[in-house]
Amino acid sequence: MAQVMPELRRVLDGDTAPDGLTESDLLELYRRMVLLRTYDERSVVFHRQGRIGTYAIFWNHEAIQVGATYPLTDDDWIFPSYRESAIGLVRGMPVETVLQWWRGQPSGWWNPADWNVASICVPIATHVPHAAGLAWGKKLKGEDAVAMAFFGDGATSEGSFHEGINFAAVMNAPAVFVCNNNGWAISTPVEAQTRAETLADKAIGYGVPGVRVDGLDVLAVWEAASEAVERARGGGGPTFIEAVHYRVAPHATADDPRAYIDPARVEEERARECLGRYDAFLRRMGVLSDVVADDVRASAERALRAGIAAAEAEPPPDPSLLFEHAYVDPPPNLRRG
Ligand SMILES: Cc1ncc(C[n+]2csc(CCOP(=O)(O)OP(=O)(O)O)c2C)c(N)n1
Ligand SMILES: [Mg+2]
Repeated sequence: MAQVMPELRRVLDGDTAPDGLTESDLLELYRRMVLLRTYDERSVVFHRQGRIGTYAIFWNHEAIQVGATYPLTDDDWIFPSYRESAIGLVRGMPVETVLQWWRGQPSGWWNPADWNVASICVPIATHVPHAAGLAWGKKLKGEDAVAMAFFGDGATSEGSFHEGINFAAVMNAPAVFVCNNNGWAISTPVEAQTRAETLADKAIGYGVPGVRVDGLDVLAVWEAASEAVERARGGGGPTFIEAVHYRVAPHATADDPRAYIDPARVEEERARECLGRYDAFLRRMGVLSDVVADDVRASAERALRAGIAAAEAEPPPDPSLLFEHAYVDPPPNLRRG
């Protein structure tokens, strides 16, 4: 019978990188984490300045997003939720494309086939069956692409989660399900969400392996994802990865967590944030210096400055676009003279 190990897998506490990662891989993981961190921090500022709309903060989720996607090739598909809105950046998607999504500009809706990154999914878990279906379709076509879906702890209570993972398991589809367990679904704690001891335990019911990793350990996430991707590509079927951490920022810019979160716990968790931990590991290994770190940070900041400038240089869209694909026969109140 399938079993889930309740302990979290960790790598960063030790002094060796996993086999299969060169020094340049380790630095590339760092560069991607810094790019996402900078995107996120600048986005909160852009929101306060009224330059983007409501924004779902992903501060301290970078290790999950970067570690999980690193084993993918560009032919593999990523299915993000709103929490992974900027995940296309790891594939080279322009910063302004993602910023335009949060500005409500049509150019923010990229063509998924251009990047093999599906549209950002806001309804909870509805993209899980999409990922399962795409993975199954790739298998039927004899292509070896894998689909990776990201969703939260709260999503595992949704029917779509059940349907998607069950379908992928039954069809032996090459899918990887990455659950970002940040402990909260807005103001609902994970304890109020399920009686399962761990979210990975749910995998047992679908007959797929469930793996628990420290979600703040980019190398542990990478390791678990590499195994899952290899398994999927080799015909072994889907894997469920539960990346465990704690949400240390508001759910989104419209949320005030002081109403429901213990601020002392948040402070404690913030002190263990994932980029600082990885930075310290790389320095211990002699892979990262101040010069390289400053250069990586400066280049991410330049990318964000250029991204917001490019987004703001775009003319506002024609408001009629809102209705263009909504009705075959527009109702009389929308028809002009
Ligand atoms: C089907 C559906 N129901 C409710 C919502 C409202 N909603 C937006 S975010 C959210 C919480 C989801 O929490 P979780 O899955 O843990 O993801 P997280 O936001 O923590 O990354 C809810 C209920 C929604 N977007 N879609
Ligand atoms: Mg959550």
